[in-house]
Amino acid sequence: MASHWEEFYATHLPPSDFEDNRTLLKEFCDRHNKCGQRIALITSGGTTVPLEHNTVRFVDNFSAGTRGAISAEYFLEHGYVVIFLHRLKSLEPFTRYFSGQKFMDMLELHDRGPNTTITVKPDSVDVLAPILASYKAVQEGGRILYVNFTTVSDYFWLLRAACECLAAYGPKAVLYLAAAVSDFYVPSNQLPTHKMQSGAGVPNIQLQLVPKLLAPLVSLWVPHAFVVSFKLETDETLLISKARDSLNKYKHKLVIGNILQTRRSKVVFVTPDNSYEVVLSREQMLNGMEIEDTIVSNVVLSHTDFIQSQKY
Ligand code: PAZ
Repeated sequence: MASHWEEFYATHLPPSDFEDNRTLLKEFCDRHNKCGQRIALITSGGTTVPLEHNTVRFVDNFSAGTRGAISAEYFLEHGYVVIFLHRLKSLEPFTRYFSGQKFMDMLELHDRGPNTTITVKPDSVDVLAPILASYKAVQEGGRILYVNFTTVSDYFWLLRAACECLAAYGPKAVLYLAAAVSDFYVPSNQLPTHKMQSGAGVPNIQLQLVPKLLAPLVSLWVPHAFVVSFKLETDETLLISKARDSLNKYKHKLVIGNILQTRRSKVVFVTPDNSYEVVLSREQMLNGMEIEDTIVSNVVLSHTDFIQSQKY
């Protein structure tokens, strides 16, 4: 009998641009693996669950992709190349600083008829210049690959394709699974084709459990990689026990737990042997420190130890 996750792939089509993304992933992974690079696959943002095939309505997730976008910048700083598997239109590394009106407000328009020019306001140059320099260096070195998903099914297909390409890296690959993936969905064969009509009365929507991909990911797809998953809870009393259950069940290396309201300033690292908190003080936050700086530094240290341990 096929397992739950195999059945999911057998009954859900890949996204329409799947083959293009698979080619890009393969080319990116092969190119950097030849140079002996460490690589991080970062998943970021929330998946959607469509309620119709021609989707007008869907169930969404709160995540803006902040954790993933910031972490990608720190992994790049540590010399990793990065696959950034993210929700379409969620935050991205580097551009995250300029969302909304912020970018427009940095610019000045000099309207001189046919010789109109646009410049960066002098007081914004100091902000923009270092970010732009890092962005350009990463782009010119081809060190980041952006791949996007929208639905939970897109995410499943792209995650497996990325893992197939990462397997060749063995312990040099980190999987940093920060995306907020739906736990519940409506299977494709139970979706109406067209927009649900209110005239038909109250809809009866039956959600099913999404298969847990960590199981095949850790045991079959990238068995030699350093896998880090995130766990979000709203009830503090459940966090550590749920993180530990996940480690015991899937046998990966690290779970980083966080609580919805405090996730910007506090996380807990849970390993098979211990657990410890990483906390930012109010003052550190006011000084612009980002918790992802410490999270990624700690993950990189553990990854280095892991690579060393695999040599003996
Ligand atoms: O995207 P964001 O910065 O708003 O939130 C990050 C997060 C809470 C989604 C992430 O840290 C996380 O916990 N991801 C896993 C969620 C889960 O338990 O499935």
